[in-house]
Amino acid sequence: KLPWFPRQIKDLDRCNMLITKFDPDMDHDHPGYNDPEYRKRRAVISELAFRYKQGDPLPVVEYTAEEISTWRQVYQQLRSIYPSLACKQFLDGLQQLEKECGYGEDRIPQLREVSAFLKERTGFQLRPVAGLLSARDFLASLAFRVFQCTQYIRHSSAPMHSPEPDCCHELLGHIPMLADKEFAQFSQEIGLASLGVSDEDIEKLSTLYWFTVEFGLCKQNGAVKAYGAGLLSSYGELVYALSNEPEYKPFAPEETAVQPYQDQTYQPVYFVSESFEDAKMKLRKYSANIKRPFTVRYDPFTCSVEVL
Ligand code: H2B
Ligand code: FE
Repeated sequence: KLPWFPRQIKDLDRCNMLITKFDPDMDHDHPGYNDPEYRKRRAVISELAFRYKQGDPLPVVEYTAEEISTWRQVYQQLRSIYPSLACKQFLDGLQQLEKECGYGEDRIPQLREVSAFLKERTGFQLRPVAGLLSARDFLASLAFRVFQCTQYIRHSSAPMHSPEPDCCHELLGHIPMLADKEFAQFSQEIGLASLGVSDEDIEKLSTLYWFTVEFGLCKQNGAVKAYGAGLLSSYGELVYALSNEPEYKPFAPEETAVQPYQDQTYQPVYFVSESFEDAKMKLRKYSANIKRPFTVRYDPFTCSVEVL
């Protein structure tokens, strides 16, 4: 009665359990709920993700002028505050993406070109997903250096906030970090630690993911900087997180894993890592203590997980 988990990269075709929380068809508070055009557009883009099989070329979406205008607003506003608030790895990654991958305010980058870029840098690749995935399926993908990436954009009436992941969150928040080798490895290790563990342990790893990959802060040259994608894709929360309002705690997996978190508004508490190296070592120690009747190792030659 071990929970099923993917062994080969093509098994990720089965890791597609969506969570309907924040979905524009289900959630009355979603800014697109009363906009049939928006919901139709979302259905078209969702279909591309549902049809996708591992190894297919990534779908290309022709974004409309309205969608690009939303992107432009988000890009301009965030870009102006990154230099003072984002960590070095993020700024380096973003600069490379701007130089080599067509990042800029005038167009929404295509997943296909971004995936090729990442593959060369850190071996990460993207696959399209229709919305919020279950934590178990989302984390399992990371074990294969696959990042499940939404391709639609938030509603134009609320460019500064999205209750669900969208391409602004993925492309601006996550992608620059996934171009960093150390961070890529950190992400894969959370993924590997999640394979076949109990629901309680998934919940804890999911909380660790939340307070690191999504909302993490780290020290750099004596200052605190943001590396979490939830922060780096939200102007309001990025400014707030680095003001003196929220509480800071040192990243400590045992404690971080059980900290209650907020998915509706800003976090009351953030965890600060000494460095990615330090976060990775601590996470490794934590993962080694998760009860599992086997160990796993990733074989990059066959893109499969060996169970030992
Ligand atoms: N699904 C999608 N599509 N994107 C995410 O960033 C995401 C997810 N994050 N499912 C997961 C959940 C995260 O919040 C943790 C692992 O629960
Ligand atoms: Fe995210």
